[in-house]
Amino acid sequence: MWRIVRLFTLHDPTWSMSHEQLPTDRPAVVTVGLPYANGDLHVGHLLGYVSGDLYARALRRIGQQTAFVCGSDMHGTPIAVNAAQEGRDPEEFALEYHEQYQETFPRFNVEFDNYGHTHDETNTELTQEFVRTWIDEGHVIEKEIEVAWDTETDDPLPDRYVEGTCPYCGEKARGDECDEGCQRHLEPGEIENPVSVTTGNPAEYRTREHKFLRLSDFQEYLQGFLDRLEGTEKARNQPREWIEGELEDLCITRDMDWGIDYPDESDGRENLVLYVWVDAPIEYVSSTKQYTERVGAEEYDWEAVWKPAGETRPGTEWNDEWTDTSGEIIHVIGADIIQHHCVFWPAMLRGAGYNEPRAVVATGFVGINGKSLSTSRNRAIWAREYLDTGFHPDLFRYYITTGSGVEHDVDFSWDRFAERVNGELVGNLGNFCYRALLFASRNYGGTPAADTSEEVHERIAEAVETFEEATRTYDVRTLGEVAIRLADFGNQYIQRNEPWNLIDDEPDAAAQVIHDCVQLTKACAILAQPVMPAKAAELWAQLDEDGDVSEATLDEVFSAPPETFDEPTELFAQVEDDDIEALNEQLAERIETKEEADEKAETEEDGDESHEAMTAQDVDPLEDERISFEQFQDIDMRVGEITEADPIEGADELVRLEVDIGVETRQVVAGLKQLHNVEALPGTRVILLANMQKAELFGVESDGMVLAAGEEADLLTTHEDAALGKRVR
Ligand code: B3M
Ligand code: ZN
Repeated sequence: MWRIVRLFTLHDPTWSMSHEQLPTDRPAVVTVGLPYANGDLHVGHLLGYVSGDLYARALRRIGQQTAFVCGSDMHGTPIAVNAAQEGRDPEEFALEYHEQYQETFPRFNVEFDNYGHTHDETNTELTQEFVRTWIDEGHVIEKEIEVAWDTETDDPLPDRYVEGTCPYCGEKARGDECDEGCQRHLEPGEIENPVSVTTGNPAEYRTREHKFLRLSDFQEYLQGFLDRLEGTEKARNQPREWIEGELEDLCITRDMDWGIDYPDESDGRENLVLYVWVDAPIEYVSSTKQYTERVGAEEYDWEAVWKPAGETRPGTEWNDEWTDTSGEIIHVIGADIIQHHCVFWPAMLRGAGYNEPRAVVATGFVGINGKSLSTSRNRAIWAREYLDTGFHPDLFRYYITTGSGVEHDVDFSWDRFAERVNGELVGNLGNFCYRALLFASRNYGGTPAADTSEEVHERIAEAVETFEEATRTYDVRTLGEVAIRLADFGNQYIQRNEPWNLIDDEPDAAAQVIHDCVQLTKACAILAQPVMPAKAAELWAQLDEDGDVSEATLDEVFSAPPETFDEPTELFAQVEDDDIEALNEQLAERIETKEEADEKAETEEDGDESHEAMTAQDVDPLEDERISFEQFQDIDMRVGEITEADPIEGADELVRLEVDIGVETRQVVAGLKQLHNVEALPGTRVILLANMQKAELFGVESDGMVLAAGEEADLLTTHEDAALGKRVR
């Protein structure tokens, strides 16, 4: 089976309840993982920012004082390497992207209360203060370690300057992260077969002294922290396996000149900066602080969120009472940085005497047309490209946050986009609100006088409850959907009651129905505001409601809508087939051009000496040990044909296959969801390992293994007429 899928211990989804229910009377902060200031934004990035923005708005809606902050991640090798490739100064390079992001987010209605960057004064000072506290508290130690070195340029090769093999899972990895495999953080010196990214030479390990945060000081604390932590299941459970056994110390310094200087002046070593993952999360705090500096502590007090009440309490133990005195810290992140946020970051905070996160919400990844998004393959949809289409940003926000549950991967395709916009927004929400307001304004000049019927009142109350519960459980998808479901009810309600047939003979009954529908429309505006803030504001204006819908409280769903308003305009416009066709072509062409360019480059490289070196790194070395023919005969491989393929609910990568192997049909679970068009799999000839031990994945039994190779899970097959069930020999 391609890509063995890591299974997490599934815990009971109910939380330990150590936190007071949201909303609390303390301030909250919602953050989103900082974008590295090193490239254009695409829909994959936007999922996190839109989800965070939606969630922050929902929290405010249920009455929680909330700041929504973020900033650009300016340091580290992700910036240094990209800047160097363009021959540019890293600061100037990163600032340019920082400004671009600052300008792009609001265009998707992602409105941060503060958007800073990690290189600014606030963050530089605060980061150094954190590190000084760790030093004072005895959590920092010095160790001699082996670091990768480029012998040709005589430079150290930190993090992304070196690539090689992950010691944990064997996948290709970068110096500090196994980004294509097990997603683990890698410490300097851990990566196997290191190769310099700058020169392509095999790297050498040399001994250097570096500073470490002693994570084992926080081992017990972290156990408790994870028990208290709320958020998505993967964020709460995946880290448990990482904190079993003694925690490895975290190297917090790097041999580089781009970054924040290590603060211990007595050290005097040049070009020693803090590891990017030290100053990056501290920006969450700095950005909140900047917000307070702008609006004043009476309006929003960053210290009430981040710092414990009373004296500073650095240390490792946690007093449960603190849970009820600290602010509500909620991080929205990508699933690839769970370890940083659920292991390193809480230890960093505790070591400096700060409060701990209440929740970590890890989103899935965005795929494009059923395959994983890949900027190197040009298989991406860029933020700018979306904006250029002229489609309203709220359509994207709705699609991306409700396409799947927040922790699952979500696929973006223009076809599906058109289908969902036309069906759910134009056909459902837009249609209902337009019908209701048009009927009301034409016949009554606004909302007819009546009390909301019991049925409608109850249905609205139910939607409000769903909204509150979804906020408490970080269920972004439900928050995005709740208004649409209410509009769906509205459409049925209006259809069932036929006010157009009542208006002449039963005017009171007609007025009642229309009053109900306007009330439902108002509730839709309030409930849709987190996901579609601009569209909700439009609807609010159509209702001629006062003030800003973003400031309406949840109770207002029940208060009477204005007696007068004008005829509405349609909230959403139909997405046209021609436009979608053009966008599909544009994307396909871009991918194709890139493929052709890559193929050409590859052909040119053939025969080139460097090719040999490159492939040797890219493929696993041959096994030393030989097996006998008898051993081979133990492996029962059969020619088969996929007859059915269905995605497995809740699993990001898995599909359930039925494979016909002549003598019988086998059910097999395979990790093909992201890499293949699942619908097109039936009819595909495959090779099945038939005597593989049975396994159960996501509750589905897998009886065999389909063979595949390569990054894209290229399925092994036969090319002539070997009948189904024939053995591979
Ligand atoms: N800049 C981007 C990432 O690894 C990284 C996030 C920092 S969050 C403190 O997804
Ligand atoms: Zn790995």
